[in-house]
Amino acid sequence: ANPDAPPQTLSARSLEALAQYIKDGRAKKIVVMVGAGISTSAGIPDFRSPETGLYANLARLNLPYAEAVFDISYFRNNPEPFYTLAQELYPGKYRPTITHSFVNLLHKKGLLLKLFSQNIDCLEREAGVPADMIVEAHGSFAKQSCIDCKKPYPEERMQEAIQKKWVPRCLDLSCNGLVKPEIVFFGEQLPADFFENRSLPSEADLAIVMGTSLSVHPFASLPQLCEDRTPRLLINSEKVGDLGGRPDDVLMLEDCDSGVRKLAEACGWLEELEALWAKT
Ligand code: CNA
Repeated sequence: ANPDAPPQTLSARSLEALAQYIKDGRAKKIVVMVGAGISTSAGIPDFRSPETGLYANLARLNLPYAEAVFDISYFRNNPEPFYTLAQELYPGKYRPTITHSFVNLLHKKGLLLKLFSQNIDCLEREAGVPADMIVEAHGSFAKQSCIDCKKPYPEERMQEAIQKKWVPRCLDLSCNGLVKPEIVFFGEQLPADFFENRSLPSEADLAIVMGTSLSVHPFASLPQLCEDRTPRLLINSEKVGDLGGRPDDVLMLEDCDSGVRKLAEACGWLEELEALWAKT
């Protein structure tokens, strides 16, 4: 597609035109795709932002390369760095952002087809989005199991292990394998839920991509599955993926929370959104 061609679905390539499209009732099946950037204002660092991102701050863990902390073959021999980090990321300490509440608002209005999240912080659920509306593409801290025999491991013991920074092992002593939260590491398969839902973007009438560098595959290819004429909105500090490359793409290169407030305002939903967020 020629990005400079006039839009085919929107009346213009602007936030106002996009809000009008929503207000006209033409966006009823919205697919939202998010990453760590929607949780940074909650206090959880993302991976790749220079200086503040986790990867920039992993020197203390003595890793051969930053991604090793989430690499399954590295974890097998060196589980400690992951458990050091897990203590910082473990759910329960953080409040959802207004961006999380915005997704919940779309759901309450019956407009959300699916939320695809790469995050493992569970803040989408905590904001009120029902579990069956979320594809946790990279898993989450909600369950844990042995990496060898796959036996589930009790949550209370995992919480204790994370607090006390010890490395949990399979309760089956004949196995004694390492236990880890069911978050997807590099080198592991994505959950079946991802593959079962991955074609949904092609059915969407609007895609909203927020807070992701779109650098991890296969998640990164989801926005490309939207039909050419389907408007795609990016709210992110930087341009990512192929967003901006189609005539009906709208870019808001800014902070997620401020971008979401502007979108809600343009749709006439800002008060409702603030009230919903205040309750979380
Ligand atoms: P990433 O690669 O760190 O990219 C984050 C993106 O968001 C970058 O493009 C940033 O510029 C942008 N960004 C950061 N803060 C903001 C903000 N306030 N407003 C707008 N844009 C912002 O993270 P991805 O999610 O794309 O990478 C995929 C990894 C990161 C997944 O496997 C996650 O599991 C993993 N991760 C998750 C969490 C979490 O659960 N909160 C935290 C850190 C990493």
